[in-house]
Amino acid sequence: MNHRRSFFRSVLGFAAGSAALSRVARGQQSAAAAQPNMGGAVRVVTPDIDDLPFTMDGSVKVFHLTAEPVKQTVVPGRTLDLWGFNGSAPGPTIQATEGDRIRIVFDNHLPEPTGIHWHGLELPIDMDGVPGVSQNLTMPGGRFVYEFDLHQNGTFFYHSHMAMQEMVGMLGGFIILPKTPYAPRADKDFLFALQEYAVLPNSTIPNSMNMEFNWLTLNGKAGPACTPLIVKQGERVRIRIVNLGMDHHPVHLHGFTFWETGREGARQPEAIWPRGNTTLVGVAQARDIEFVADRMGDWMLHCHLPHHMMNQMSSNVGPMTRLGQGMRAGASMEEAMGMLRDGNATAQNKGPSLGRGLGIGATAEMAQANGMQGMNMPAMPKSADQVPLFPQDAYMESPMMAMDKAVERPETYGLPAGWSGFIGGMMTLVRVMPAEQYEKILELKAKQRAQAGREGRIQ
Ligand SMILES: [Cu+2]
Repeated sequence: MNHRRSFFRSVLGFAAGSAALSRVARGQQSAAAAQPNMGGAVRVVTPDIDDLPFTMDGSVKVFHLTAEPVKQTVVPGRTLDLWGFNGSAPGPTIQATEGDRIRIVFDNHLPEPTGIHWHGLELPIDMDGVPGVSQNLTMPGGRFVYEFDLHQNGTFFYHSHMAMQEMVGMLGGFIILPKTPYAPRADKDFLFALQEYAVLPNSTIPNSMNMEFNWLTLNGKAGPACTPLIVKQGERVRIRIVNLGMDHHPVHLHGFTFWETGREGARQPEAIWPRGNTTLVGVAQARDIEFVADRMGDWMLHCHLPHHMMNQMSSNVGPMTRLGQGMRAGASMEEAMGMLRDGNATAQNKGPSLGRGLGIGATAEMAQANGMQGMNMPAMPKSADQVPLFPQDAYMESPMMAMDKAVERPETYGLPAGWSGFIGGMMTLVRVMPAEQYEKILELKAKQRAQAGREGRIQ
């Protein structure tokens, strides 16, 4: 799968790289000029996720989509075993234009049957991708060819129509650009897919039955590993957000009052665009927001649920959080899920209680500080464990927990030292900058691509 992904990346990377370089050379601002077949609209960028490439068969755009187990690195050092498409979860973004006929050759490389649903598309019933109802299951090793016309435009997505498969990553963006660009035109157009996983300590596999989540991702990355959005001062920015998880996410933008211009299924008439700074992206929904980035700064864009701004949350209980011990072999699923039937959650023989308040036993959780035991912080008082709730943000989010170097890339150029210690979960930055800094970052990106090309490794 990695081989295939790097092949796609090299094809795409080369094309995108040379287009970007020539745009810079010509001083052009619009990506549309370098992207044929996109109806003149600015191509949508999905930070940290590739586009799905296509070839033409006559007038049909042909995509190849493969469901498969993937290794998704959510932050440096934490790689989850998920199910996704073509090497990532979420899968690569499909982009096409209103009026296109598309063919998606779908291969199932998962160990269980599946079927792919095109969420929100108006298409013939036998293309709707509901196994057992509108089509046969696509078995492991099997293939199904979807083909249909696109007469809508807007923000859509594709996903497995098997509920538990959705919960381990099987989602991807599906953008249908309008024949005529929306007015007013956007200079930048971004897409984020919201996903959530419950991964118990010492595991890399999400527990799809859990109801509380400790990895919250934007395009498969948790903050601070999400690539910031780079915007030139004065540009009009569109951000599209899709959600396929168990929770609704109130997504908040700092510094700007946006218009909500679209939702799943369609762009909305301008007369009813609500203004605001927070939009609730419900499960199975999409929201498009637009604003004019007229104020410089590194502005936060994030889900505002407090636990969704954190990484790897779990209660500090049970043997798994203590060095040298782990979950005992043969422990029951209930214990693994933190649903205790007897005793208390901090007893030595219990697994971690990931779900605070989950199950009857959780009420017996012992009063204690939330400190990470064994962590030696220079400034931490010796009596930390005796102070109720200490430390909450004091040490979980701080420059001491920063990983600036590990998440460094051209788009983080110029951020203040320690910035990464204050960003987790579904959090990223919209960086509105003067033209010189913007050009500098493009230059760094071109250098990075050239370096990767020389080393036979494409970013
Ligand atoms: Cu959230």
